[in-house]
Amino acid sequence: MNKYTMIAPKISKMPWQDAPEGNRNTPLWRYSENPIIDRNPIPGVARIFNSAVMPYGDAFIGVFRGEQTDGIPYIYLGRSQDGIHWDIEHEKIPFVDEEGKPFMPIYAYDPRLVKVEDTYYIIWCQDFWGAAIGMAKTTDFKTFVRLENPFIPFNRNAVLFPRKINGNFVLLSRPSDSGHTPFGDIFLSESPDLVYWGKHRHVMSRGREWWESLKIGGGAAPIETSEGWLTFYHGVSGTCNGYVYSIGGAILDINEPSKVLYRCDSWLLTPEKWYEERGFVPNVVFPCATIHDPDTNRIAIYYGAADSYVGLAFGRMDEIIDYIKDHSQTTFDDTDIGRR
Ligand code: BMA
Repeated sequence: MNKYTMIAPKISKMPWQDAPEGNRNTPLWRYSENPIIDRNPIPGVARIFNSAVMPYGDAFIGVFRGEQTDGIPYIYLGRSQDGIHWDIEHEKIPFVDEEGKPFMPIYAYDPRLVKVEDTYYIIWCQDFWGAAIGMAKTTDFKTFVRLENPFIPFNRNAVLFPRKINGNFVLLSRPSDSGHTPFGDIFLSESPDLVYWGKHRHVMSRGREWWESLKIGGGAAPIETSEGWLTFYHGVSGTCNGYVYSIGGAILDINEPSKVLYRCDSWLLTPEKWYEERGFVPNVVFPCATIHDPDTNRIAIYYGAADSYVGLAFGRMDEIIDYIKDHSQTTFDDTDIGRR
């Protein structure tokens, strides 16, 4: 019997592996065959990481951050039968404008992929005279039409909620600056049409426990549950030897998601394995997507590891929610509506 309810489409072939024996200290565990995408996965691309996947038909589809051999990131499409082994297309996603003319970003990274109603949206970071959020839509994964950039620079780590709330699209984002930002909090904005954005609200700030004291940013699209929106995000600690990126968890109010109901004071996953601690940027676990099944309440989290690989972690929703509740510490800044 599931303790809590997940509201999401059923998954016929949920990627899954049972938890290993022994103390894990958190409700998540890693896939034993990680990383699921190794270096040099396709010609001209040295590393794939920070990527988002979702169910599509009776299989899976994804948008992948591919770091080309000249160091410039782009987004590539990939498909999988089992959610674990991925065929990545060798050409970049060919974005077009509303007239169908090629309209490629100068660079594109950290894509998220979210279905709202009958349309799939890709949201990423790109240049707009500074780091900013790019967005495109597709219904068939053949034609990818770019939308107006939702915000002026500087902003990153944007992700849509998987349904409209009170009639509007809702987007989490993290305003900051253009570089390797040493600060940043999560905000939320609404739009009736994905063109005009407003009703901006503060969701939560960095600076609580040490593991997330430098900056935080949205990760996977929030999961609708009976307890609220279950949200996996990244939190960053500044050490004497550089940044450390961990995965955190929070639960947001279902109708007013700028209100944080529960926020876990401990990380859910932090770099521990060789593919997380060693790579192009060491000590990074960076969540961008989940696949989650409402029948079994199983959740698979896809995360970038050390800016070099894709990793997969598993957890049971009930255990994750209980862990977040048991370790929850919120401040007024978290729980209020976020308007000043
Ligand atoms: C952030 C983003 C991520 C990256 C992380 C660690 O600023 O650029 O893409 O994974 O840094 O390098």
